[in-house]
Amino acid sequence: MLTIYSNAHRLHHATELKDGVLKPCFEMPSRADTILARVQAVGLGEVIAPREFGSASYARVHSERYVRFLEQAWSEWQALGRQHDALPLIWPVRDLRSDIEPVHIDGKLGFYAMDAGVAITAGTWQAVKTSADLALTGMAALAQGEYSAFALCRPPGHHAAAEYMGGYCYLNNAAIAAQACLDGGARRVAVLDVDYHHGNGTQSIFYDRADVMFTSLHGDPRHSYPYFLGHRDETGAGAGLGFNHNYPLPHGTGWDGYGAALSHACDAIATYAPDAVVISLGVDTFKDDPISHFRLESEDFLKIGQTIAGIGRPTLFVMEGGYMVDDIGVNAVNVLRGFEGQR
Ligand code: SP5
Ligand code: ZN
Repeated sequence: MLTIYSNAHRLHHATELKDGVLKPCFEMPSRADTILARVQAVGLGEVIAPREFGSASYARVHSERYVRFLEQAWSEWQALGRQHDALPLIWPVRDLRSDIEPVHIDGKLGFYAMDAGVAITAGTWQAVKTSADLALTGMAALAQGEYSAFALCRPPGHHAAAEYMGGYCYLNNAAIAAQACLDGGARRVAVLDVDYHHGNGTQSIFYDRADVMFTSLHGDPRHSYPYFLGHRDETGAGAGLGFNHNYPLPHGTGWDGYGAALSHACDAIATYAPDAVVISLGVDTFKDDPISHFRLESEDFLKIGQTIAGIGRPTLFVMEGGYMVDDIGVNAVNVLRGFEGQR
């Protein structure tokens, strides 16, 4: 399987609010380095650099003003003499107005963020746009006839919606790639999100559309981040009604419960008959993940890949979460090897 990778991810290493204290993000550069090392160790296939696509491709699913904000936030922050990571400190909840974009960077950060897990640093934009380019390059490879590809994205993307960042995510790499597939002439794309956390951004972007079916398996949002989306009754709106499927699963879910839900989800995706499938590949479902609550073993990730292969469609894997760095390479690549038939 083709892997698309860039060192640019290392330009982004930030802090987040953890248990009330600012600490280095769980989402750290060694994650991608470890996955790349495993891709090379098992001889998964060729590793190529991304092409540059540019903001117009990102603005197919994000608003132009949001993309501009991401591009300029660090320089606006720095212009005030600030040197630490740019973080939001106010959010427009319910009855506060969210229709007028603030001018001040502190207002803008709150306006465009859903949480305090999305610090912006000097290198963040370069890493973020390159991450989206990895997914777009992977989708371009599919368009040129590859049956599968792995975009080794970092930072991840699935919590980012049309106009907000959150949960370590800035641009929604999987959604950008899915949209590019449609823009290239496909009629239907399925996005399957197997990260521990609900893919609220991807759901939000495609919620009222029938040309992208979104399916997510995740920790029940009553107990797990992102808390405010990902319930079973969210089934789509308007033309998109019936094209959004959530599988919230309880704490402690192991392969029995997970595998059953995944098979059900993959059967529904096969029935939808998409031209391509985009997998939001998180491996924070692992038993030893430091921030999640499922109990998958490393071998179970092979079974995830095998089950996804059963859909029988060209597939782009887009890296999302997974925070047990020691095992992230084995677990992520196990999904890819399982897909390829355990070669
Ligand atoms: C892409 C992705 O997986 N994003 C996940 C974002 C989760 N952010 C909230 C994490 C809160 C975890 N708190 C655990 C504290 C352990 N001491
Ligand atoms: Zn996650």
